[in-house]
Amino acid sequence: MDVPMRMPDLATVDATMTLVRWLVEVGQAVRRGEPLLEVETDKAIVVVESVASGTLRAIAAPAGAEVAAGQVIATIDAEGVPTEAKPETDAGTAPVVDQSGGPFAGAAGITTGVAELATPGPPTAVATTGGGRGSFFARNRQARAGAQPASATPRDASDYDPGFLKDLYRRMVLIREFEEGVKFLFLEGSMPGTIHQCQGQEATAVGVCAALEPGDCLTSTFRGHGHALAKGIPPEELLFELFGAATGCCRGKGGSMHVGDMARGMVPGIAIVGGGIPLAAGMALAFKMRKQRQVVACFFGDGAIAEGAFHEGVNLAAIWDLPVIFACENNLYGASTRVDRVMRNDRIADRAAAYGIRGETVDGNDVLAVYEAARSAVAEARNGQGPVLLELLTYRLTGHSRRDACHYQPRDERAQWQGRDPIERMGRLLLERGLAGPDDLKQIRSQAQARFQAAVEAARCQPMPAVEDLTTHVLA
Ligand SMILES: Cc1ncc(C[n+]2csc(CCOP(=O)(O)OP(=O)(O)O)c2C)c(N)n1
Ligand SMILES: [Mg+2]
Repeated sequence: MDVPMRMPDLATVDATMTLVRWLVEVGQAVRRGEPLLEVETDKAIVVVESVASGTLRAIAAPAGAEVAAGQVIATIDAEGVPTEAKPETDAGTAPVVDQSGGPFAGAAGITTGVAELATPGPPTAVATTGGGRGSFFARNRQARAGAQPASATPRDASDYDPGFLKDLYRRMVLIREFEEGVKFLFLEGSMPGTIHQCQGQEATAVGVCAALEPGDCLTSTFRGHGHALAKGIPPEELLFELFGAATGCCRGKGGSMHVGDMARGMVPGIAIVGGGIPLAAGMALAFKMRKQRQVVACFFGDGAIAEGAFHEGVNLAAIWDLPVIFACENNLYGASTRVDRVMRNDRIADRAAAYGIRGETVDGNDVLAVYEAARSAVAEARNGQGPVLLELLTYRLTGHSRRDACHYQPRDERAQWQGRDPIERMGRLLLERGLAGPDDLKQIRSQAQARFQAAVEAARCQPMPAVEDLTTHVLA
């Protein structure tokens, strides 16, 4: 079967792009997701990946040609699928490139969880920075005395319900498969708008949300698909939203950058960097004033820490002991800018000291470490002990947005983080503890894929918002 390969819409302003070179020759095998060609847009030279596995049958646009979005540039014979088996990426079979190296390796103070099976022994104790709670106010000192985070308690995988552990894995796989599916919908030209994806960062969303109660809330960013799925928004409603359909979780008015659902406790994503931080403080203030024991998890990236909103929101939450978990997903880059170019502290968690709150740096690719750190922070926040700043070290295994080829990520750095893939790590834990077999993991993955594919079929025939709805649900 011949599959047309269309040019994805990669240009920012000028709709035409120049095809730089083909990376695969006619007659050669190519796999879905493998680099197929390079194209120059008005912003950068971008690698375009193949939408199908098979043999490259024909090239319709040669190197040097101007190409437009949607134009057929090649044909792939999907029946000529290469015979050698695709390297299995399921847990247990994936090569571990590095479990301990990388930019933050060996540095003291990173919380890891039980998923680090390679290093048996008691799990690393939680490192708390920030000069301790209540350094500045005696009343806080008293209230906070003895507030030891629960994650300091050594925990083993046997301390958890096996169903819970599998569920963490299942949720992360759902996010990964959703994101990979959306990526190809975009490459095929069927996804409108722009996308910011979170492949590689699944453990931060799942670990934090697993520590929340259903009535708790979260604020998110432009990179919110994972947060939404982790908070319980069904993938169907999320996908419909990405298609702009009236049945989407924001009735088609939000799109990828603003996904959410207040009924499920997720404030629609805020695309202004740092914009969710004061909002989270405000929501937490409302909870406190109403004496509701709800907490707010506030997700933001490393790019937000130099924003005024970070200082204002965190400081306010600190002085009023508001129930907020500030969950900074430090993926090392704000777009293409490395975090150490915009910060002189070693750790984002160190900034907690400036506000007199507890800060903690956590291995954000270890879902159990994230869960434990979040569980402690949630307990403290719910008990009136104020906010905690969690720095979750993670890595984005995809472009900043759909047009980004990630040239700024050094190859070895990327490879190291690929070796710390949160899903593969959790899969290994399940296998080694005998909680799942390879077939179970494959089934979890294929179930997620099937659910996504069914959602795509449904999404294609969802109703679009009516013109009369343009001004409904508008608050200001
Ligand atoms: C106040 C503001 N400045 C700039 C931008 C443009 N912008 C969008 S995303 C982004 C980088 C954000 O990086 P980070 O906070 O680390 O989040 P990540 O993309 O890594 O998830 C920038 C600069 C914006 N949306 N808002
Ligand atoms: Mg970042």
